[in-house]
Amino acid sequence: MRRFFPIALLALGLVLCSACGAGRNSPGDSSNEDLIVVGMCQVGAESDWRVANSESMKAVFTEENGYRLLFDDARQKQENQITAIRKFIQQQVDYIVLMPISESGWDSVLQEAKEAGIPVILVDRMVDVEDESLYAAHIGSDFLKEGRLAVAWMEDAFREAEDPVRVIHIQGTLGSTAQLGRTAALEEAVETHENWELPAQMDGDFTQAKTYEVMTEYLSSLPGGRDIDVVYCENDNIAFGALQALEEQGYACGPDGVSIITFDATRGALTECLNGRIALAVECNPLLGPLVETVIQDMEAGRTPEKHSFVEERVFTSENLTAALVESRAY
Ligand code: GYE
Repeated sequence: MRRFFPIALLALGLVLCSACGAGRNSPGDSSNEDLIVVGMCQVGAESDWRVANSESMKAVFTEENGYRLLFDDARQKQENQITAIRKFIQQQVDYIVLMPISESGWDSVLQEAKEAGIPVILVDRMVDVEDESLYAAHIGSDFLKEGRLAVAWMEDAFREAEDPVRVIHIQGTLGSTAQLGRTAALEEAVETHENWELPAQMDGDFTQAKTYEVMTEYLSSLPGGRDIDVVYCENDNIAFGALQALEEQGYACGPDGVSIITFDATRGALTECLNGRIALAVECNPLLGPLVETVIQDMEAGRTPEKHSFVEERVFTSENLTAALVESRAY
């Protein structure tokens, strides 16, 4: 009999614990009661940018800072992100942070989060939903603006060109906000510049391996090599794959050869930009953890956060880069 009470209490505790969630009101885990529970749905680890973005989140949402982070890596599949959101709803997390892989297909699952009373914060990319109240806030980059910065550089670099300017375009994950914005900027520029041509548009899925494959296949299909003026790469890892394929097939990349344009401007790309193999790197800042925390703290204090916040970004060429700047780059 003497052992009955502790065992019964333990069993009762387990029942209570399984019925409750991971959120702060959980009676099951007194040591973690005050932690804010954040369920995070990350796209994957497809690029250097993405890895830096995940690290930024993990550095902010620590127990020392008052958080319990439940981190899910969707391995670049939207269905995995949807499953993760449903799990976080079941666990009754306090906030869901979602980096949506693509813009469409979110209405129902975000409605489920809303009905469960869990605010959703969108990071990096956007969702295309009818009802804006399905998310509390969005923090990311203005991808159309980034694309237009690249176009402005091209206008300057090819101002005097009388011959056609031939641009090979390698896109990121189709349907993602980053792809849609960067692509729109290039396509609208090709429409308005009579001598700009777009002989090829390929899907590089934001990865070096996929880009190397599609670019090698494309270059091998060209009869005896062709003039390429620009390769517009929608992120750094695409640029690395394109560089590898181009150089293997005998194309020179740099001031006297093909101009590579890239987005993100991580340290690896800035290094190539400093040494001239990449002509232009448009910055896209992945260090969004502190901004997400500000949104959560605003909501904790009962304030309504800004619906959309965009980070400031700049462009790099070998002219404004220094070795010290590249060295000090945090990502
Ligand atoms: O440019 C790319 C990544 O959505 C801004 O996704 C992000 C993009 C970034 O994989 O490297």
